[in-house]
Amino acid sequence: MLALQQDHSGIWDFSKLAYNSIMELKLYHYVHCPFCIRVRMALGYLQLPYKSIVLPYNDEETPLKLTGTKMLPIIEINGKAMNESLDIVAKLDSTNSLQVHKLEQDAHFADFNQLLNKLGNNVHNLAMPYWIFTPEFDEASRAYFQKKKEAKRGPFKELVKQQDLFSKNVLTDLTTLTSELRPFYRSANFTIYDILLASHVWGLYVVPEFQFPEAIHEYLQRVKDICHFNYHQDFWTS
Ligand SMILES: N[C@@H](CCC(=O)N[C@@H](CS)C(=O)NCC(=O)O)C(=O)O
Repeated sequence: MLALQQDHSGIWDFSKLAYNSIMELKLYHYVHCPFCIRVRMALGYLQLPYKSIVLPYNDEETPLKLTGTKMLPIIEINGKAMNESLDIVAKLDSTNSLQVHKLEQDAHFADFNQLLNKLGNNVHNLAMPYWIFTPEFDEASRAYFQKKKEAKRGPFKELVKQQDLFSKNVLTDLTTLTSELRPFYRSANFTIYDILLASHVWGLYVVPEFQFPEAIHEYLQRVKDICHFNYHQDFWTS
């Protein structure tokens, strides 16, 4: 399977571009990956045009060559590669409008991260058996992904049988979160927390049996609009 490539450059309001838009940006990512979605949302929010490269999940060579680790997202900024989603967002955000550096000092961040991990675990258990049948995967990358993930989580067939439990867990956390929306996460304004949260649950839209509570769906759509985010954009490269 070839990597999908697309230029995300034609949809922007260029009057709003920050000065660092003269950087040449190349993002290597997986469509389903929440950490990759973080960076895509940040790029959209910051209105930075970039070349998007969706790597097949079984491509070990490209990420190893770029950063020495088989882990995405990777961004190349003027030919220099870096990984770690939060470091990437901080680097891209030249005006510090998302205040990524403040996260570590925020007393609430550790608790939030714990919630995100718990939520992420249930989201992954629910969504992985479906992600592999989206156009991001072909037979070889699907088999690679499934083998790797089943080693940790058990057979996807068994995960699907426990759907009700995982959904219940996700819904419990999302219901708690609903009371934190003002209308963004604990804030009247959009912040980095919204990117962290929305990117972690976005992949659930691929699970037909799961339905977001209305308030969360509306929240996710608000984040989508602010970040010019289109989950499936890279699948249809013409
Ligand atoms: N801490 C990293 C985590 C990135 C990460 O876990 N990426 C996963 C995809 S969701 C990955 O590349 N996994 C490669 C593999 O397991 O083969 C970040 O924030 O960027």
